[in-house]
Amino acid sequence: SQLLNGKNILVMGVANDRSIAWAIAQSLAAQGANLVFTYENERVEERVRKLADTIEGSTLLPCNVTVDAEIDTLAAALKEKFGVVHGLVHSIAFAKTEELDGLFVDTSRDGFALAHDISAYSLVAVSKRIYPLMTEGGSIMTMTYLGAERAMKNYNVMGVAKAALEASVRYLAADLGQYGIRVNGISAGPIRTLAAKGIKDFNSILRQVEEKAPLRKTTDTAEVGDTAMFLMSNLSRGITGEVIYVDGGYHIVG
Ligand code: 0WD
Repeated sequence: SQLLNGKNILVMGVANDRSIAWAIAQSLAAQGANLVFTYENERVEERVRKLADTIEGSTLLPCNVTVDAEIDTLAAALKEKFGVVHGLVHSIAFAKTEELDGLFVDTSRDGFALAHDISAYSLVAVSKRIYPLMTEGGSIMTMTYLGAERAMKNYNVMGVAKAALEASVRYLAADLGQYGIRVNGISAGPIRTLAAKGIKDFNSILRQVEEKAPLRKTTDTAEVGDTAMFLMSNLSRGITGEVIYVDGGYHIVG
């Protein structure tokens, strides 16, 4: 038997086949979930469509999370097509590359606002419109990083945005628990993706993890995918407002 049979799960943040959201989708599909993918804009539409087409029965819808009207349209389309939503995977972040290099103290007002809008507020904006569709209870999850808690070189404003994201997970969990909706985060170790390209000296970050993490290896996206599957499933029914580390144990020693 499969753990996610009959569950409608929205997956936001697939950019290409290296995206963490794509690995999450694989783990969810393997357990029988019915997936809906969103893509940011026409620039990535074809790439995401090719991927979505490989998962039978999946649906593809546009949604740029900086635009409220696009999230409204998404929620209306989900209501019309499925009626009920059971899960939301939020795997979206953005900061200008010039903010991910040098000193945090040099962060611009615009750069700070943009990073927080896309990387933290978007979880709130989407949850606000999707939770009313979670009429059978639900599970919401997002992706975070250790830079939320520690001042890590070059992560800068993204670390501050991730701190806001993790706090948002707790406030959303407190709000939505009464409806049987759980909200959690996965704090992943560094993984080479499109988003990671923006971070300076990423190779040396990976090397440090290989040397110091208890498991002596870097995190792979399938490990994150399987933990996300657990969070979407009934197996995690007692867990909410939590950040789970999928980092080979790096955060306990690093
Ligand atoms: O080491 C890593 N890669 C880690 C990533 C370690 C720990 C956490 N994370 C987080 C990221 O911060 C992010 O929240 O995981 C999440 C997914 O990131 P990813 O899979 O590493 O990167 P990527 O494949 O680039 O997916 C992020 C996507 C965007 O890709 P691009 O590169 O085109 O910006 O977020 C999406 C977009 O698909 N995105 C948006 N979606 C809708 N509306 C928007 C937007 N405005 N902006 C970015």
